[in-house]
Amino acid sequence: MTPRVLSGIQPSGNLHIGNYLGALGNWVKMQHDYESIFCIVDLHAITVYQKPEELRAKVREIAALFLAAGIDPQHSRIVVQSTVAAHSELAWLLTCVTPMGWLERMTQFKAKAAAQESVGDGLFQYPVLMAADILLYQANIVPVGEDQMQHLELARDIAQRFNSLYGETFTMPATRLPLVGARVMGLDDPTAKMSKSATGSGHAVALLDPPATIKKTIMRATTDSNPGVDFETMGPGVQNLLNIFQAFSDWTNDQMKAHFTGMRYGDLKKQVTEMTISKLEPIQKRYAEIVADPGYLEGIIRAGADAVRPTADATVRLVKERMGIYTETA
Ligand code: AQP
Repeated sequence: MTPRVLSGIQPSGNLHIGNYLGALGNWVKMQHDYESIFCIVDLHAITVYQKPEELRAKVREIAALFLAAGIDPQHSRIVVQSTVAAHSELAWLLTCVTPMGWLERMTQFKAKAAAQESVGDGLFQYPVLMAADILLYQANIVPVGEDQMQHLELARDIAQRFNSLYGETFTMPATRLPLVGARVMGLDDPTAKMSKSATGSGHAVALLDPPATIKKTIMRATTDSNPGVDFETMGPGVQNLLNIFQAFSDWTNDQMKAHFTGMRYGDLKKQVTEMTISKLEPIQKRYAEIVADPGYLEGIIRAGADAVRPTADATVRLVKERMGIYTETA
């Protein structure tokens, strides 16, 4: 049987090159080796307040970006999480087998909660919903950036606990980290991960940023006081710029060293800018074509949900049976 891959992105802001190099770009490369499901996880996005009209628009924008980046709708399923009710249903069933202590250890919860005035319970339960997304489809492989590793471990723990309480039910999902680009850092602060919800210009390059904005953001990126690139002593800002270049170019470490050693930071930034623009321009062009035909996009979203719903419903039915929840017999 072809292994199944599942991953997702929250429509919680503008997709950036971290999302592309850590997730979307890798999905495109690996999709045909698997049965692939890529989700736009709007139920996750609302764990932090989203303006309703912006959220609605972002879901479509991200679906169009998936296609523009190269997700093949003839092969892979693009699923808007909220259109398949089984995600929410399984999340509740799994909540009931998840110890609170496990959730209290999640570093992303601690970081996001610290940034909120009032913390919703949804933010706390976020990793259980993510476990439900994965286990619902009995996914074998989950490609994510480094920041999501802890959540994935938790999904495995939840699956294991359920299996030992109620009998073998869930497939154990494996993580797949990209070799380069697993963690793209903020261009304004290379000690913090590039994030959709971070505010302020200079932090991220969005996939739909025009070339002039990309140039401005990268040319202003934080570096260090060395006179040029030194692979032994470079600080996190320079490392981040090189990491972005390498992830876009697929160059080897030897190629990177031979080309960049001793290069002045102004020239390094110019090259990272040119590389980034050259990779984003074709995506932006395809994006413009896709959004010009809203009916096409709606059709892809509907077809994605229709295709995965039978699997999702079957898993929920099995889980309910195992737990002794009422299920119709006739
Ligand atoms: N900076 C990053 N570098 C590499 N990969 C990243 N990902 C996110 N940021 C980086 C990967 O993108 C996928 C989708 O992420 P998400 O939307 O589920 O949420 P996130 O990880 O919380 O991403 P953001 O951009 O930081 O969003 P907000 O600000 O809304 O929380 C995941 O595979 C993630 O690893």
